[in-house]
Amino acid sequence: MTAAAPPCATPRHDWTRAEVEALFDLPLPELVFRAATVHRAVFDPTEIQLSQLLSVKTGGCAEDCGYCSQSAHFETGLKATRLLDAEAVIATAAEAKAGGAQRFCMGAAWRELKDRDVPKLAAMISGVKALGLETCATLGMLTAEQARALKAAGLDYYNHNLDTAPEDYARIVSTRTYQDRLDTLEHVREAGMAVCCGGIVGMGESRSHRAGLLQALANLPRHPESVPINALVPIAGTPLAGAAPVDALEFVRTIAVARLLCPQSVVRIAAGREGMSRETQALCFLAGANSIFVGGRLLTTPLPGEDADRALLDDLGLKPMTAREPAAAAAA
Ligand code: SAM
Ligand code: DTB
Ligand code: SF4
Repeated sequence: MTAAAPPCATPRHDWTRAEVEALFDLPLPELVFRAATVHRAVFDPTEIQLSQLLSVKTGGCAEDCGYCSQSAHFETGLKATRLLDAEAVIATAAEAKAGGAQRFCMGAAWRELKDRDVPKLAAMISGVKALGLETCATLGMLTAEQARALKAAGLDYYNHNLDTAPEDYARIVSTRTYQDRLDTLEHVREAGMAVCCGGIVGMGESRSHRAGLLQALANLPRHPESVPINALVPIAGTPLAGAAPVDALEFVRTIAVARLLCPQSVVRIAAGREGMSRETQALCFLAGANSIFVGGRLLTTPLPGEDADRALLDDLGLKPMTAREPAAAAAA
């Protein structure tokens, strides 16, 4: 056996690249067994956390993230919109709650949040929270002061992904640095919010890059409470439109290693579920995934939809998560 460490549910922050790569290299049944063991030591493995997204400001983004439909740098055919009114967002959140969502995440195609938009965002966040939903937002870079303002408005989670390994980042994005991302994550932490941070698989990265992404997440001062693992949704017109899709079993391995490295975190099958078989998703749940995005859309791309997801969860005997995430409860 290559990786010597037995499955352990105690968070570590000193992972080496070699250790993480050794986990990826385990025979799949051994890797999945270890991940499932850690999963059930911390969570009820029959429970799935359900989040729903809404794009509150679409397109026209100043960043050049090579995977994104919303960058102004690429011709993707997406129509840019203005920031939605708080009432419209709150009405959509109420529908999401009625459909079974537990957390509502508001996404904006911004490089960074502008101070002038904070009052409108604060109204959205407090209105969504008043519905009894957990709140999440992903609005680009934040200053420490902006993070405090969002927290004061009732924001529970902030999503800000690292996307790939540090050494692979410049291949994907040129308009910001890895350190910019880490700085915003620090501001979110300092403001007392929970962190949602993950990455994308299938951008033409190597297995070592995938290991490097998960190593970077696990070696943060505190593990993100939510770890979204996205499978690239290829977008025509972007530089990564033609990236070779990652094999489904490699996606499962990535989920399993995320579970082992961040044992107390919710690990989400994020983008890409639409192109994934039910069997692959089932294997991901076995390997420690315990969250999905529900509803009809992610931000600009489709999801399997309410009927398909209800059938999937029913057929697998899975139910919505009732417990508070252990990492989030510890942060409260
Ligand atoms: N503009 C903000 C930002 O970048 O932080 C928030 C929105 S951005 C769309 C949120 C995340 O979605 C990105 O960090 C990336 O990980 C993921 N994402 C975007 N486009 C994707 C795609 N085509 N396939 C998979 N994941 C994608
Ligand atoms: C995350 O990691 N994935 C979500 C959410 N956090 C913001 C976004 C996925 C976007 C997929 C492409 C789209 O719909 O535009
Ligand atoms: Fe802009 Fe976010 Fe898309 Fe990058 S991922 S182009 S920051 S919306």
